[in-house]
Amino acid sequence: MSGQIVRPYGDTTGDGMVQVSFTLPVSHDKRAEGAAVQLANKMGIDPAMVVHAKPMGDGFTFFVVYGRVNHLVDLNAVQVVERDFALLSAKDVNTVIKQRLRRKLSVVGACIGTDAHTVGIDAILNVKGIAGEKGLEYYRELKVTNMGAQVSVPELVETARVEKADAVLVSQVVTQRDAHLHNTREMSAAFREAMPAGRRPLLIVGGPRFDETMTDELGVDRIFGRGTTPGEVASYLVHALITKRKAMA
Ligand code: B12
Repeated sequence: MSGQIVRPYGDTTGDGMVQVSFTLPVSHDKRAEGAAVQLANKMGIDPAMVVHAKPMGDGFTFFVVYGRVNHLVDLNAVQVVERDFALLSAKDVNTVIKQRLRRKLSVVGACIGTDAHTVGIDAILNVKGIAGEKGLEYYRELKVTNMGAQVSVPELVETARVEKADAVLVSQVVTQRDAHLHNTREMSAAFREAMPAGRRPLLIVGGPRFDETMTDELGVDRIFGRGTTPGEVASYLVHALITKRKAMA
């Protein structure tokens, strides 16, 4: 179908030009640049040109390579998680919780494992928020417990129990050796073991390098990625914990 097949745009429409960056474990010299071109060729970038190369300490070089690919993108075959809930204002979120839940909705958040990147979860939870939106602490009908960085899974489960959490929000930013996936699986398994189905809080993870389609594989209810705003999270909480549940009851 016309308009559904696209190719990358570099200098002129449809020229197939892309730019990639990577690091090779070789010192910077002509041979290293040749190695970068060889790798790019093997990735289907042909011709490929090194447009930037910078030594990264002893024995490593960072490259930016620009070149052409012949691959086409079929927009009809793209699979993404679309937002399937309405975006509500803070006022509407508070009203729905107050009228239909008739108590505050309890949210417990943390960075688990060894991850100390708290900026993302703080952006969602703290009043200061992000992108001009205030975080969940600003919502009158939400009770937020932010446990901060490097929280162990048992500590998280215990706090969720004490706070009678309706939702647990976990942040994972470090992806080295798939730490974000291992930690998330450990967390969801611990909740499944500690609490019977129906009594478990909604499990939400977020971070810049998650694949949002992996909810089932990771045992969580929802994954939020790059650029998430507090309003989206608050709207999802209302949808998943109140609107959808009442509709299904
Ligand atoms: C700031 C920073 C740090 C700070 C963190 C301070 C803090 N209190 O958070 C410090 C200096 C401590 C740090 C340390 C390290 N860092 Co660092 N850090 C960064 C940096 C520059 C920015 C991250 C950030 O704050 N982004 C801004 C926030 C707002 O964005 P975000 O996290 O994506 O969050 C948004 C969404 O993802 C989503 N979201 C995130 N979490 C959640 C959770 C929920 C529930 C929801 C709904 C949504 C959500 O919503 C947020 C708002 O939109 C990144 C590089 C980069 N430019 O991203 C590296 C980066 C993340 N760090 C990295 C590394 C390697 C480290 C160290 C290991 C370095 C070292 N060798 O010591 C240590 C690890 C420390 C540890 N134990 O975790 C790597 C990770 C690489 C990888 N593959 O995992 C990165 C990518 C840098 C790089 N290119 O190499 N780091």
